[in-house]
Amino acid sequence: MLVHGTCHHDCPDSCGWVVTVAVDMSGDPDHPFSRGELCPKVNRFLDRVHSPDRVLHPLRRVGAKGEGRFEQISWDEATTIIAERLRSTIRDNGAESILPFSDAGNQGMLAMSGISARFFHHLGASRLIRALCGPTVGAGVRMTNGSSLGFDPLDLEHSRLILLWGTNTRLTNRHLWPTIETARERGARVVVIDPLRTITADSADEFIQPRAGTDIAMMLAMMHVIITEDRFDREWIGEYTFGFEELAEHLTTWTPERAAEVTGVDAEVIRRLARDYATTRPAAIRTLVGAEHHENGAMFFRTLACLPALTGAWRDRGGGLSRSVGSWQEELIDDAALERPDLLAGRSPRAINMSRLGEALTAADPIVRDLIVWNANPMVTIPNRELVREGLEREDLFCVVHDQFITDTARYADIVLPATTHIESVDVVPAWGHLWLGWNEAAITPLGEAVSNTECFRRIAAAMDLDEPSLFDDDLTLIRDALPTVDIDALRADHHLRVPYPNDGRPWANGGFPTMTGRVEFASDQLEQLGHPRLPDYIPPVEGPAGPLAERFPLQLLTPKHHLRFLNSSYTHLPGHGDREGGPFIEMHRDDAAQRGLDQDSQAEVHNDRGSMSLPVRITDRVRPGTVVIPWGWWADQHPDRRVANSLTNDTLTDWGGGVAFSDTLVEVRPA
Ligand SMILES: Nc1nc2c(c(=O)[nH]1)N[C@H]1C(S)=C(S)[C@@H](COP(=O)(O)OP(=O)(O)OC[C@H]3O[C@@H](n4cnc5c(=O)[nH]c(N)nc54)[C@H](O)[C@@H]3O)O[C@H]1N2
Ligand SMILES: Nc1nc2c(c(=O)[nH]1)N[C@H]1C(S)=C(S)[C@@H](COP(=O)(O)OP(=O)(O)OC[C@H]3O[C@@H](n4cnc5c(=O)[nH]c(N)nc54)[C@H](O)[C@@H]3O)O[C@H]1N2
Ligand code: SF4
Ligand SMILES: [Mo]
Repeated sequence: MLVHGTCHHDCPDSCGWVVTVAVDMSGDPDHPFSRGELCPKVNRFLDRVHSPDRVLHPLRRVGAKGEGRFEQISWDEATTIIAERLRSTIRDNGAESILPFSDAGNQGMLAMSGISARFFHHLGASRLIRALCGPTVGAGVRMTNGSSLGFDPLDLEHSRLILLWGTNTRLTNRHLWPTIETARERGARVVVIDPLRTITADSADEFIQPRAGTDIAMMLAMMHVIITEDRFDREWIGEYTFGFEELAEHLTTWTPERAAEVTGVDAEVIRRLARDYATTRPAAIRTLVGAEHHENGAMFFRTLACLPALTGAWRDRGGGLSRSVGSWQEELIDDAALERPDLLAGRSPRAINMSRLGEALTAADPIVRDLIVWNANPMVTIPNRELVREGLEREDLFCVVHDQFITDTARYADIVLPATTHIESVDVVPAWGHLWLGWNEAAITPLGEAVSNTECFRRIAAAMDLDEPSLFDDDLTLIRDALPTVDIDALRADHHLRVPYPNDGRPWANGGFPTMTGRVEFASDQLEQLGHPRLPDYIPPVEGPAGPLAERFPLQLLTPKHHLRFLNSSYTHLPGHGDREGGPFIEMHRDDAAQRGLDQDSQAEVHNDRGSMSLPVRITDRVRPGTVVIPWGWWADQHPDRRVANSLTNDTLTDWGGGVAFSDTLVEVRPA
C-alpha cells in the first residue's frame, strides 16, 4: 500500500513523500516542488522511525538530572504524576508558574499547535514567544512594506540577477536550486552575499564576503550609489513610497568608502553591485533566516526591503524580495479556531521569550516551577545554553519532555513521554519555501505507546479532569476547523493544494502596501515611536568587533547549519548521520590559528564569559581572519566536555521582532 505524506521538518522545502507501508519511503514524483527527491537527512527516515533508540514508552527519571537514567512506567502513571503536579502548581504558585516550551521539531499544523495551545490557554499558563526562527525577518520587512509577503521563489526562474543574501540555498533549501540553475541557463547572474564561503557561494557567479552583521552598511551604500547616480525608479517611488527625500538626505554620508570600512568589502565592489542591481531586470533578492540572528537583525530586513522599492524591482515577475512564503499559507489558517485564545477568558499571562529560557528558569518571578517541552531540544538549540542547563538542574523544577529520543533536553526530564514520528499521525503541513499546503496521512500505526502531540495533551487534560470540550477534539475536527475555506477531502485525495497567490506573480507591482501611509516607508513614524531610528541605519552590535568585549574576545563566532545530514539538532545521533559527518570542529583562518599557536587538528579551547569548549581545529579559507565557525547541531555526547556550540552564543534579543543574536558572539581561542 502507498501512503502520501509531507515532510514535517522545519525546512523550507516541505517535500512530498510516499511510504510503501513498512517497506520503503521515497520522494513523491508528483510533488510540484520536490519532484521526487527527498534529502540526505530524510532519505533514511525509516531508520529513524525504527531506531533501537526510539522512546516507545513513558519513562520516569531514576538518576540525577542530566544523567539519562529512566525506568518505564505506564501512561496512566505518567499522566497522573503530571496532573497532580500541575494542579498543585496552579494551587500554590498560580498557572503562570507553568511554562510550555516548543519549537518546530515537527512543523505540522497540529504538531505545532491546536490542543497544546488550547490546553495552556485554558490553564492560564505563561505564554511562550516562539520567535527563534523567522519572525524577526517578517517584523523587519513589515516596518518597510507593512506586510511580510514576498514573491514566490519559483519565480526566480524569471530573474536576470539573483542576490542570495544571507541564505545557503544549496544546503538549506536544496529543492530551490534547480530553479536557480534554470534562471542561469536563461542568462541570470547569481551573487552570494555571506560572511562564510558556503557551498552555495562556491556555485555562484560572484561571492561577496562582508563581515558578519555589517551588511546594513553595504545596503545603505548601495542606495547611496543608486540615488547619487540617478539610477532609481522615479515614477514607482512617486506612486508607491513615502520618505524618499528624507532617505536621500540621510544617505549622503553613506559612501561606498564608508561602507567598505565597516564591511571589509571593497568600495568598488559595492558600487558595481549597486549599478548591476539597479540596471538589471528582473532583479531578485532571495533571503531566508540566517541573517536575522544579529542584534540588528530586524533592521537588516527593514533595510533590505528598501532596495527593491528604490529601483522599482517589484514591477517585474521575478523581481523584488523573496523570503519565506509562510505568510501566504497562513492566510488559509484560522488561528483563533485552532488555538482558541478565548480560553484565556480575559486573563493575560506573562510572555516569556524562548531564546531567554536560561534566564526564565533561573531568574523569573513568579518562578517557573513546571516546564513542558515538546517539538524542541533547547539544550542544543537555545543560546547561552549553560544557563539553560543550570535551570534544568534545579531540583525544584518539574520537567516533562515529549520526544522520540532521549535528547540532551530529555536527559533532564522528570517524565519523558514517547512521541510519534510524522509517518505515524495525520497532519497538514504549511510550507514556508513554496506555495503548496501538504497533506500528511498516517502511514503506520504508532510504534509502542507513542502518541502524537495532540493526543499527548488530550491525555494530560483528561488526567487533570478538565471538562473544556475543545481540549478533546479529534485531529480531523481540528483540521477542518482550522482550514475553513479548504476542501479537506480534496486536499486529502490530491496530497497537496496550491495556496492563493497573484496570477501574474507580481504581488506588489501596483502598490497596495498596508502601512500607515499606504506606501513603502523609507521613513517610518511607527519605528520612531517605538524608539528605533526612523530611517534605515547601521548600528554596530554591542557584542561585535567595535564593542566593549572585543578586546578580551577578538574573534567573531558563527554557528551555522553546515552538515548535509543534519536537520537542526535532529539526526546527529543516528547512524549514517553524525558518524558520517565526522564530528564537531572549529574552523579558523590560518592567520588567526598561527597567531595562537594552533594548526590543523590542534585541540583548541574556545571561550567567552558564557562558557568554554574544546574542539579540534580545521584551517579554512572559507572565512576572513577574525571570524571562526563551529557548525551547529551536535549533541553534548559528541563533545568530550559535554558542551555544545550554543554554550558560547549570545542570547541578546534582536532590535525588534523577538529574535536572538546567536551570530553576534565574540570568543577567544587558545591551545587546549
Ligand atoms: N547556534 C545556533 N543555534 C540555533 C540555530 C543556529 O543556526 N545556530 N538555528 C536555530 C533555528 S533557525 C531553529 S529553527 C532552531 C531549531 O530548534 P528545534 O526546533 O528545537 O530543533 P529540531 O532539531 O528541529 O527539533 C527538536 C526536537 O523535536 C523532536 N520532534 C520531531 N517531531 C516531533 C513530534 O512530532 N513530536 C514531538 N513531541 N517532538 C518531535 C525531535 O526529535 C527533536 O528532538 O534552532 C535554532 N538554534
Ligand atoms: N541541511 C540543513 N538544512 C536546513 C536546516 C539544517 O539544519 N540543515 N535547518 C532549516 C532551518 S530551521 C532553517 S531556519 C533554514 C535556514 O536557512 P538559511 O537562512 O538559508 O540558513 P542559515 O544557515 O541559517 O543562514 C544562511 C547564511 O546566513 C549567513 N549569515 C549569518 N550572518 C550573516 C550576516 O550578517 N550577513 C549575511 N549576508 N549573511 C549572514 C550564514 O553564514 C549562512 O551561510 O534552513 C533549513 N534547512
Ligand atoms: S528535511 Fe527538507 S529537504 Fe529534507 S525531505 Fe524534509 S522538507 Fe525535504
Ligand atoms: Mo529555523
